[in-house]
Amino acid sequence: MTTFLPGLALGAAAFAAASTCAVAHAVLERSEAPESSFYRAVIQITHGCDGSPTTSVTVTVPEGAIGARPLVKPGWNVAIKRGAYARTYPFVHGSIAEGVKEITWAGSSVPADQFDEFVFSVRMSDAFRPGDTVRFPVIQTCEAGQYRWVEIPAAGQDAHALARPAPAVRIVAAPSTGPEISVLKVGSLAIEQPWMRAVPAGARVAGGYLRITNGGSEPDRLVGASIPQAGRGEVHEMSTEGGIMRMREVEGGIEIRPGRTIELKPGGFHLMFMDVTSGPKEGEAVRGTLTFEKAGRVDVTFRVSGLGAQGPAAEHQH
Ligand SMILES: [Cu+2]
Repeated sequence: MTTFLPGLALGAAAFAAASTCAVAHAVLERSEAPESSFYRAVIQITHGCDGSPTTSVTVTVPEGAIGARPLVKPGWNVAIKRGAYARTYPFVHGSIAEGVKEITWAGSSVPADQFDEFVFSVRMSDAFRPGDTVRFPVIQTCEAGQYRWVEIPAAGQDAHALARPAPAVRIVAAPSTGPEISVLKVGSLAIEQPWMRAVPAGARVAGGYLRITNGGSEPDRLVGASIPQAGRGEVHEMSTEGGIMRMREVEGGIEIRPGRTIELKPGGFHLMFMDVTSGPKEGEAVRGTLTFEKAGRVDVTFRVSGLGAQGPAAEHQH
């Protein structure tokens, strides 16, 4: 029996080695990125291809990772492929609909026994939520041979089970350093900081708030809004009549005159979502649509804050 043990132990060790991806040699230096933030992607190439020096590295930038820009890398040529995104994303001081889809570094060489880093900056858009994994497939080409680090695990499959996993980064909740200021520009309208309050279980209505500035020369009107979690959305106004807070739908929507800023906030103008099926919870991001008379439909993301003390729950009891 004892003579059998060494072989068994060796077998177990070999199995353990094969079942981890410690052998992966195209990895991202940082495995986490805060949501809706810039990420400095550092692809580390830690080995050549079975002893052959690495001569080029190509990374695919996935949908939702926007505004990618490679860092200058002395001695290497950078080739960039651009293309249209699947949708328009809010980006810095406006929006972005196309950008870098693929980056290739070539023209130099990494000896097989050395390692090197290939760096680019990218913004993780609101397409990604905390808990999501974003994968950047990498093709490593060597003087002899090629490794394609492009495998993506199937649902429920462990990436470690893959022979050539695509380098991955996990999206984590942004550190809470106060509300994030985000401005979405659509034509001459600037839409700032759409937010909602968390809706208690069982509640059927939810309020939505934001600020809209018209930088153009023509008036526009906010006439409607929708979120997938609600049956319908209306534009409302709160007012005090005889000491009683009332609200009503704003006929024809809210006019935003040129040069003016309209603020939708608790106690004033607000969006009202009715027939809510599943209440937005604190910390979530709710994707919705605003409808303007002229600017048309605009996709926005409402950040969901906690059940506030200002009483929007009372405000929304019809
Ligand atoms: Cu209302």
